[in-house]
Amino acid sequence: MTEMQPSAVDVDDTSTGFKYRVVLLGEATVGKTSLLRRFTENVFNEEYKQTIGTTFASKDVAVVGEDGTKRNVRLVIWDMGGQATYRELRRQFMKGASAAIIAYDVTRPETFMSCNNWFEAFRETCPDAAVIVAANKVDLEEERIVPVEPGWMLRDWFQADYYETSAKTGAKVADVFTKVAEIVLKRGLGRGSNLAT
Ligand SMILES: Nc1nc2c(ncn2[C@@H]2O[C@H](COP(=O)(O)OP(=O)(O)O)[C@@H](O)[C@H]2O)c(=O)[nH]1
Ligand SMILES: [Mg+2]
Repeated sequence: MTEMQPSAVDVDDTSTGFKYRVVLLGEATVGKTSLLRRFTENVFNEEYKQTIGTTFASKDVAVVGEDGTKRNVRLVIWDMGGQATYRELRRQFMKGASAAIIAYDVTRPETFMSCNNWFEAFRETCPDAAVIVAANKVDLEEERIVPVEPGWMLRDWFQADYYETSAKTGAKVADVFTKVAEIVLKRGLGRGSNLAT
């Protein structure tokens, strides 16, 4: 199995910041890989390529802390492929995460319906971690079936933040990840490790 400990990833010992493990959750083809690539590489691909195995990408986000100081937060964002259906692999994947982004596709109600399963599984493994809901593919206005209200319902239910995103246009994508960085830093979610260590 893939080594999935965050400590195994590139560590930049010249930075004075913190790094956090963030996991992307949600059904197949909702746009998890696309959100990650839009954020870290600013690219989008119409063509669907199934994510094989587990991958990650990292990116630094500058966040102004409560005390007014600017901090560099490194998000190490993990993207899981189809093997997410295996309970134990899913648990391994989520373990140690400071935050989850739970994504669904606004053109496919069934992907909205399954968000609760992802949430429950995540809460079981990471009871204190932050949750952000991403209602993705909002650029597909004509095909949109899940309106904003059910999204707000999830937000309230999960005590999460909610964003309407498009990996295609890039709408609100950076906002999602910036929010993640702000929350983990603010809450001092104990799982961050100093980049210098
Ligand atoms: N129109 C549109 N298509 C998207 C968006 N995000 C992803 N897609 C497309 O949806 C398909 C699945 O995306 P992918 O990121 O591989 O989904 P994943 O299985 O959740 O990782 C691909 O064909 C993408 O091009 C979006 O915001 N808008
Ligand atoms: Mg994928």
